[in-house]
Amino acid sequence: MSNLSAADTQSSSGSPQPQVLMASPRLLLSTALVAAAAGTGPAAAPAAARSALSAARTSVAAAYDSSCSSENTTQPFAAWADRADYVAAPGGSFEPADTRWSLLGGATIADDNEPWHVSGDDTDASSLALRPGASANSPSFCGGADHPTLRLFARSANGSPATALLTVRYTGPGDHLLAALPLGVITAGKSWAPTSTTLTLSGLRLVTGTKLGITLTSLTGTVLFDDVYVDPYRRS
Ligand SMILES: [Ca+2]
Repeated sequence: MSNLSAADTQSSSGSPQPQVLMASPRLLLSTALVAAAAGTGPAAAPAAARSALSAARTSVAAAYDSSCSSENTTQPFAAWADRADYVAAPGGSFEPADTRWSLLGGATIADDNEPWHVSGDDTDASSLALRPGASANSPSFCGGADHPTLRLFARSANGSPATALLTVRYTGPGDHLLAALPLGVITAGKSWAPTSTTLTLSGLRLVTGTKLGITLTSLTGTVLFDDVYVDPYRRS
């Protein structure tokens, strides 16, 4: 990916955070607009998706899922000077009983939880393990203007830095895929740490639909992920 810039990599407490290299919002926005309008390029929407996009454009106000407004929020990153209110992504704690994520290419569930148990459940004991080339797709969750950022925890399983690609998938009514857009590369260190905040660009609801999902794909090394959260920009 070109035109990438380094995001924040250091928490206020001094502990290193997994680095996320993010494409500039202007570049990503341009890519999404071009792909959605023309159906070309890496984020191209197939014909069926373009049809769904057209439907979303004409009925987006009615289509927005009203259940999104009643989600429970917490402040899982408060220890890292981030007091935003977040919503847990479905299945994002990667406990074995929850199978809502699709595991592909050798992705597995590992016996290793982020040590802070930010979900509030001290029995959580598992995370997502992605060896090189493996990936995992989340289910769709609330997107739109109220969910502009996401954040999660990551570490390298082998001690040396490992990298993974973070892709967002925008969906409309009926979970039709409208477009997929690479948001950046996460570089994970040997210790668990929250990633830097990543924009989902879901504020452009007319383009990006009413819900979104993410795909994590390991590029180098084996990466562990845990506790995926979306920031609805509601402040207590
Ligand atoms: Ca977990």
